[in-house]
Amino acid sequence: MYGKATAITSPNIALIKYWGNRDERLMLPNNSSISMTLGDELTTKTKVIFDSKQDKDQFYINGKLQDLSDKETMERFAVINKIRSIAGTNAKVLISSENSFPTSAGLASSASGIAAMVLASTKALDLKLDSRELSIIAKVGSGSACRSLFGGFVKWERGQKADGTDSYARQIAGHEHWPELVDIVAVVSDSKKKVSSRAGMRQTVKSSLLYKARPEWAENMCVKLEDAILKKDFGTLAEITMKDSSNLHAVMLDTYPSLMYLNDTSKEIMYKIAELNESEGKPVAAYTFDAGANANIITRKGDADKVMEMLSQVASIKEIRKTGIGKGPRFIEES
Ligand code: 2P0
Repeated sequence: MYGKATAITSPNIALIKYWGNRDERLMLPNNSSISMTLGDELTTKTKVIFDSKQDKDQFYINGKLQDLSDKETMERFAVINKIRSIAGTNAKVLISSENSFPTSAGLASSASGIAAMVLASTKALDLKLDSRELSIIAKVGSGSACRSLFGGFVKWERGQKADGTDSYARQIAGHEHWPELVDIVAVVSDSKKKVSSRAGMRQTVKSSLLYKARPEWAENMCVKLEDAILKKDFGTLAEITMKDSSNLHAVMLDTYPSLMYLNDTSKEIMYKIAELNESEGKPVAAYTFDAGANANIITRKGDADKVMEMLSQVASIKEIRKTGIGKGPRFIEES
């Protein structure tokens, strides 16, 4: 048996974040989340080759061979075993994944990486799965990966059922819905985070008192944000995005032992955006931070120069990347 495929995906930035599960095995979240898939300036390209003549699995990220006995890598690789079992094959796989942005620095490299792995693997094995089935497989490798299976704005539904069949990602609106939106990524740190998201959120659910209020609040915010996206109401989107980012980092700090992903540069960016919004008399930009110090700043094309100018005053930013809303995954032919 031989089959190969190459998929290109982009990371997504959550405006309402996923942080904590009600079922760890099935990866069923405590609240729904909403994200925006990023454009072609940030991509992951993953090539997958299944070959029954090979005697071992091999997995490379940015040219570096991964240790498949490492616990975290094994958790991600579970998606391959799941896909092999659906296809009824035990052919070994060679996976080579390349990111055009820093890995494991809070830029959701696992989301685009796992999404590309799932898409390329199912195509290589000629499996015909619908997007709901793909998203249920992808989230086992990395929760946020299910949102990178689509372009535009995406909601990962919390769902209600114990078997998880109603917890999947769906597109709210395609990339063409709101082309004025821009995402500016300010790379503040390119070092690997000390505590993985998976371990960190587990600890938050177990120990944070403040977290108890988060799921219901975030669920309500998802309803409001979806409506704001459909109406292209930037002010509401900006307010919800910044509040959710702060709520996430508050429950992180309230975790025991405490999780602190933001650094002084992240905080400086928050203050600068608040100043900019105040001087404009309305929100023209919104910051959001994942499990890392890097900032994503959402703004509109007409205000992007002001935001870039403001960021240029923050000396400790290492790199700035500007992107828009992405079209979502695609396949390419490779020799
Ligand atoms: C999110 N994050 O909604 C939230 C915001 C991080 C903060 O989903 O592979 O997708 O464990 O790092 O499980 C990150 O968690 O990824 C995440 P891993 P996972 O985007």
